[in-house]
Amino acid sequence: MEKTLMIIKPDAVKARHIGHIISRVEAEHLEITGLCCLHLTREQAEEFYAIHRERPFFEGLIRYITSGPVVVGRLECEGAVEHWRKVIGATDPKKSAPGTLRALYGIDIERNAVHGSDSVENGIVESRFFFPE
Ligand code: IDP
Ligand code: MG
Repeated sequence: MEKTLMIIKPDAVKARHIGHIISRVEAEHLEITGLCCLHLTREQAEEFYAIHRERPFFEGLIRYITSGPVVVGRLECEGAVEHWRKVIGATDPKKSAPGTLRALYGIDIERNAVHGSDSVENGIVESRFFFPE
């Protein structure tokens, strides 16, 4: 089954939105096949976001994503990647459609509450990163 990776980011964990976000996952009929709470090390964060290494926001992103615990989940359903991206909304919460998780819980373009894989291929790679088979 198609897989995508969810991360409930530190801002959303601190603001006690874990329950709301997981409820939404289930309401959207995404099956949770892996779930854990952890505090990413700088090394893990830099590897996970390696594709953004040259971007001006990289250092801020690494500091933010390692600033507190996160909840990581492997979500599965047909078309999981596209479906979850639709549920979370655009990167910038100000530009996310109403009712999307980033519109509801995101603070700004960096602290945008949740992660979702951006392609089927990355859904597999990112799922393996946290849930090696
Ligand atoms: P995505 O999470 O919607 O796929 P990406 O472009 O892959 O967006 O960026 C990864 C993460 O980096 C974003 O979710 C956000 O936390 C952060 N980010 C992206 N663009 C910016 C920016 O312009 N300023 C600050 N942080 C950013
Ligand atoms: Mg991305």
